Amino acid sequence: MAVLPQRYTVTAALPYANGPVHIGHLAGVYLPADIYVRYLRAAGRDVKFICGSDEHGVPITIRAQKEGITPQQVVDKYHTLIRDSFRDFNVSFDVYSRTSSATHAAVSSDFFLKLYRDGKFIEQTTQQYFDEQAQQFLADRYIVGTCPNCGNENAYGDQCERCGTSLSPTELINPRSMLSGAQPVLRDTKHWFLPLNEYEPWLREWIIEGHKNDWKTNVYGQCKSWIDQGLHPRAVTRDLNWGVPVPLPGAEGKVLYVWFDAPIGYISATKEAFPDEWETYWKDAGSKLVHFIGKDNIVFHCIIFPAMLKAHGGYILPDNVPANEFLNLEGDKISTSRNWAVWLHEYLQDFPGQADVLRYVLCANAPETKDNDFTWKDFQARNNNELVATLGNFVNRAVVLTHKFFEGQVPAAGEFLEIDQDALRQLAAFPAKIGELIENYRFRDALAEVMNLARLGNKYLADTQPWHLIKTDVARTGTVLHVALQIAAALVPVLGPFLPESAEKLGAMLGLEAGPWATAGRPNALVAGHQLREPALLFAKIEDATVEAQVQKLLDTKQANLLANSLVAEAKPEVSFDDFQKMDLRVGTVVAAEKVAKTKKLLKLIVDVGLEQRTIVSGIAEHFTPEELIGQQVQVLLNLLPRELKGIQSQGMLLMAENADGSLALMQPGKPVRNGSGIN
Ligand code: B3M
Ligand code: ZN
Repeated sequence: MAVLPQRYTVTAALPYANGPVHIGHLAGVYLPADIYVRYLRAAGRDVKFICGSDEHGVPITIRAQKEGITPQQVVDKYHTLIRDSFRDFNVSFDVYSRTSSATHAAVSSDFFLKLYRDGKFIEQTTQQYFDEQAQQFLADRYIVGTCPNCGNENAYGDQCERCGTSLSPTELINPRSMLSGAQPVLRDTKHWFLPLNEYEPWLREWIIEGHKNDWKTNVYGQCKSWIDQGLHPRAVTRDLNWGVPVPLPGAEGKVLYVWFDAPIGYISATKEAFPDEWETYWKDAGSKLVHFIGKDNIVFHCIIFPAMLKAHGGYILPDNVPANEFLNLEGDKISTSRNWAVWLHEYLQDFPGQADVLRYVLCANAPETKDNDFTWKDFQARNNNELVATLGNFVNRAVVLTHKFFEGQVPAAGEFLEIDQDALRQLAAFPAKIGELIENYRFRDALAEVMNLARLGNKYLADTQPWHLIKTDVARTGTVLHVALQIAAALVPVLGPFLPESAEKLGAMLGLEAGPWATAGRPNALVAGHQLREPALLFAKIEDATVEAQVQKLLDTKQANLLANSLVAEAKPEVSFDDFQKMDLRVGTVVAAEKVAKTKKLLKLIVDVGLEQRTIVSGIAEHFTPEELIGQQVQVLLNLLPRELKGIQSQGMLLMAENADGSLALMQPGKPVRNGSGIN
């Protein structure tokens, strides 16, 4: 058996404090990390679980500009929101800090200075765009211009979002500053670079040779392809007024690059929370460092940060980086800017007290080896068929029957038959199996085993039928419920890492503490005579209407995005005022409306236009019912040449506004006006 590490340092990616967190964050990073840590704690290991908000970098300043507030206000707002979401989902960090803290400024400056003094950096002067009006250098994201590849006039300095090409700012045609709109000029600027190329032989040996078999294939593959493409010096400083200042004379207006300071944030958060012990967790060879991240962060955690740690010296390196793929939402990539997400804080408003249901669904469907899709239908099905019908149902039957037949006291076991011994044997094997899967970062499979334990319970009850047995053999019924309750008891510790609230609820119902992992699955967790508490339902069925409302919310988002992004039709050629004056535009009121027989699109309307009542045939039947039109004021073009439609003379035309999605809106006066009023 392998020697256990003396202690564990577990980190979860520091989320940017530029927006709330959503199901993709939880499924990809924070939930697996929390399951891992909760398991380690239950197994009696020494572990620190470290996280905090990433509060520097351009993502924050862009958000500030968008919301019209300062970067500090942005990070204060989102740090609080994110921290509370994690708390509400029971993500059990030992510390949740932030990179705007004073400790972090000190730790990251010291780290930089050590590398600087040890001659680990190279200095390079390059040309960078400068906004003369705003008097500052421009980050790539702050420059827009025409994409040389597809002609998109709003491509960013680092990427064209229309054609996906990655760009450098000097490739943009007609670059403009997003700060002032001015045309930026190139200026010399000095920066410090970490020469990653010098670490290539070491990285090859450490990752390509050393972690071939224990890192996930997606992680290993990305690292290998990066290294194989050749590593280059990376700038670790930026010209920006938001971040940790570069601690060197003559470096005014320069800050540490966010991807330099953020991973050091793991260290500073540990130091801040555990000022006396932090070094053992980062420097002692007996400590096992594990980084939980999403796949877009792999190179930073597997190549750049380890190279920084190596350059610094004295630090341990990550033992594993179990990065996940992405979670999509209803078939579409989750996106903060498009508001295509299920936000954690909103979920809890709509599903109060049901954090565990989302934890369950996200783990059961976690994007461990490939991108996965979250759908509300699947959410409902997993809740109703698995949590309610399998897990909840088993526990409920065992507890309710014990109350019904034995006054809620664990009955004494008589002689165990083969079926009982078999159930107890199987039961005893679960905790070790589940623990091993968790230690190998296979959280989906581990959770599936937890459910198999509940299935074992259901099958045992179905095979033994205590509800019939009670009529003929009370003692045997007691033995059966005794065994069933041991299965229920075994669920408490193994559910703990995945569904902590439900595990606690179940434990309370059974009058049982979760206890250490090593004792989980023992056949006598509940002794004869032990009093159970009142049965309570662990999970509730989710109705169709509830998930339909969530789907509708997403459809509304799609609609809003479509409208916001649709192209506006090009301008028509000019007309003279005289031409305009020829049109007799009036306000009228629809007094009658009906569908034109045998057509799909046509409505026959009678419109009071002041002078008279006009018959107008309009192709709007797919957009409006006759009832909703009657009584509405509308705009009418009165002097359009009459024409016959399906045998009806149409004497005019209703004016409509057409939305990007083809839906129509009536053009109505802002307040009621007399029919026949002219429009000009
Ligand atoms: N804030 C990127 C992200 O949220 C970044 C992670 C930092 S971990 C040191 O995807
Ligand atoms: Zn393009």
